[in-house]
Amino acid sequence: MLLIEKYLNTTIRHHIFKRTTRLFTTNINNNNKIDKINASEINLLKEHYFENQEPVIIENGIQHWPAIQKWSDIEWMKETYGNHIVPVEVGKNYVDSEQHEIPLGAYLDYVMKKDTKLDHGELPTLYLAQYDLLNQIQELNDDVISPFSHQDTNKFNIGKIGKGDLYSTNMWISGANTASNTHRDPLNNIFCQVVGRKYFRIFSPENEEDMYPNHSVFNSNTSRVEKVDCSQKEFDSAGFPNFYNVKYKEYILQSGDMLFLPKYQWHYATSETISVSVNYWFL
Ligand SMILES: O=C(O)CCC(=O)C(=O)O
Repeated sequence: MLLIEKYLNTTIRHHIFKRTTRLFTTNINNNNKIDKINASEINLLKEHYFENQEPVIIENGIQHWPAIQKWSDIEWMKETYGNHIVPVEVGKNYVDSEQHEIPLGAYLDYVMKKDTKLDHGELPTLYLAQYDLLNQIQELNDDVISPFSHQDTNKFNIGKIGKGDLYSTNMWISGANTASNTHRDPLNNIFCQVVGRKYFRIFSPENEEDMYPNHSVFNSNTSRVEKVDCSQKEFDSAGFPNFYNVKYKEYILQSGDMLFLPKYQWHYATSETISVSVNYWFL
């Protein structure tokens, strides 16, 4: 905590995503579950889900990554790579959110504390989000096997999909109960859950009109609805009456799972535990 406080007094940079801390529930309604396939059915990802732009979970799709075992030891990660300086988002939402550069070790200390009952809600909301740590730390890159790699013939491999343009690879490291706000991205996403559990809610494209995007051009990819699990009355008084009926699918990714999230679909994610993920954006 002391280290975090020390390093929070550094340069402010532009943030990309809104986020907030919200109380999450693990109650998943079976009727709402995102479809699930296993790695041997990978052809369905291309032939059905990508073609129809429908989300799908590939259960255990990255179970063969060395990262699954190695990164689960956060203390080891801290000891080994703790001196690297990384950008961390600080703040509950985009209005307060700032980006600070701190040592990875200080951030991982925070993450471990956030995961215990030692955090009585006093800790600020920090998030190492959407950052290409794999490019910064080559050894970490060696622990993952890109699902787009053509060398990975024996294991799960997507190979060429869509236009075959991989736009970026990012890491997401968060403490328990860290959430992204509801937003959408212009790229297809393969989201890989390496450590811990992460809840995803993906809103139906047919309710596009009822997502209440921000008015400013810069934030128009982010919804103004921050509290999503409300009664009709609460949505009415918050000025988002139609949100109550918006359809969605949901799932809790476990370590080893992979999610295909089609471009432009509104969604948010919440870490249920310490969480480390890698995602690939592509067209
Ligand atoms: O994991 C998160 O917090 C958000 C991930 C996300 O929104 C994305 O990959 O598009």
